[in-house]
Amino acid sequence: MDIHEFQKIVHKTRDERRAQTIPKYSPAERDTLIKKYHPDHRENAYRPIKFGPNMNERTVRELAALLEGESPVPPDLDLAPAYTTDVLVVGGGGAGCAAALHAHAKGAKVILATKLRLGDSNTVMAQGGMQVAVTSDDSPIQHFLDTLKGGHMKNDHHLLKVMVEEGPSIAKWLLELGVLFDRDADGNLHVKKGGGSSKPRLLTCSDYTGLEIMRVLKDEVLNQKIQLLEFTAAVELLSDASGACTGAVLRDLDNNRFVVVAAKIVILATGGIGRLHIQGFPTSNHYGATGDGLTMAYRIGARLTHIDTFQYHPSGAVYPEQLVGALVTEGIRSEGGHLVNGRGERFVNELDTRDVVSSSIIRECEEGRGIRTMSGRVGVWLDTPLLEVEHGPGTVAKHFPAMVKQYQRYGIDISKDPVLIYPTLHYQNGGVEIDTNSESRIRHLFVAGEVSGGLHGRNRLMGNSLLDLMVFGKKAGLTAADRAAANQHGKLTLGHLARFRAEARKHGAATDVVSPMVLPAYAKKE
Ligand code: MEZ
Repeated sequence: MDIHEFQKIVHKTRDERRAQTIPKYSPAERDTLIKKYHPDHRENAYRPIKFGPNMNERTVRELAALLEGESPVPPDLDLAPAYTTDVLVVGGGGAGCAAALHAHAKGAKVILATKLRLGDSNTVMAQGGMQVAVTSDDSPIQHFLDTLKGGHMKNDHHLLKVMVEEGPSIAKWLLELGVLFDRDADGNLHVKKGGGSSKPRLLTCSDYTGLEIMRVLKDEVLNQKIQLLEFTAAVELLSDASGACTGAVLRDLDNNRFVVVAAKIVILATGGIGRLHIQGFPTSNHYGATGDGLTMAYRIGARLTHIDTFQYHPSGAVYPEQLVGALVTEGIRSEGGHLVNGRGERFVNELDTRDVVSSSIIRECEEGRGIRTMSGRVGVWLDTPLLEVEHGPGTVAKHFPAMVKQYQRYGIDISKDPVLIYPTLHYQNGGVEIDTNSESRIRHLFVAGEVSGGLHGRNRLMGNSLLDLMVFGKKAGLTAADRAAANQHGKLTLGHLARFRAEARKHGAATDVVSPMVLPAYAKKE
């Protein structure tokens, strides 16, 4: 049947559904649902890591292979540095830019290296907002409690305390830099409610919040004349005899040459891993999200945490085929959009946490209540026209202009027709273990943003990633500048890599996987 035929049921059942209240699941029901349907619980997708700091801990097979992978750097590489700097920031997204700006403001000489263009990152993909407790009936404590609950109580309390407390000062900094957050009729900051939150606390720029924040950060990096190395991917860290980080080997992607950078401090801000397409999932992530920082940090000896848990955002596009995996912001559910199965029924409280909502969508589809596209994909409806009914004509265009454009290109008017969605790989809940200054266990190696782990526990709340990367990008930048001022450059060696290679041989690791991946596997196909 044509997809438009299937859509009719959404229009037909709308009035009946509007009268319904869908209660949230009890804690026991949530637990059972997640264990049965969430991709984190598919045992055969996981295996133990053979060696290294997280030896015998389990993670998804795709990541385990990269962590145990072979470095592209030859043992005899000439380590004469092409650049020498106080602070090398690796990554040109929100965390990298924030780190670079704060380190620069404290007087450090900074180089920012990024494998694509400045700003190409998951930051721009965060559509629906940044959580900050700014209203009079909200507080950082409430934000802390919501996040802890959403993360199944597995969040690092120290990191979480820092994030929620720093939130208001981050919002102030971004406003001063020129971010145009939405405001209400009185000119106050407008806040929206996200899934799993007890209060409206999302600061938004329509449905392109991350893009707007990135616009301003990019401008500021350029204004401050921070030295940039674009299309230059970090592929290995450097260490001295004590094991401290002393720089990095980069690969100039235009000329296919290694570039050595001597740095007193390295800040990894390389983002997420969606382009690994774990368990075959499509992804909402940008093209460069290949987990490079995890691999480099692991090889130099940093511990990773929570690497057995990933976020599958409930609403990734399923139709049309060109949009598969693309994010359909949670903001639509925040404004009342219903999730509807093939029988025209609601089946979950749409504002429950993402792991619960995704699990329930997977349940509907696995139990035959999904809608199948002509190319064989399956999904459920997100009733976008309902927003026009609830809040008045023009609501969708006014609040979700980016989403409207995304679908308009394919002849779909989301204010008139519902969209088909299914969970998409969106975020790595874990990453490199850090302390409250964003410092890893390896001296002089800092890690900020999605590549770090622990803060979000086993499930991140909407809007907490933008705040995370701003707060810990700042912490990394400020502390790195202090450390750089107090330290000399260390010797540049590949000692850690020699040790890692010896371990890999001892454990019979495959030698045909080269990591970091740098670009998705399909980018390299003929
Ligand atoms: O924090 C996010 O992941 C986010 C804001 C996504 C969205 O649905 O818009």
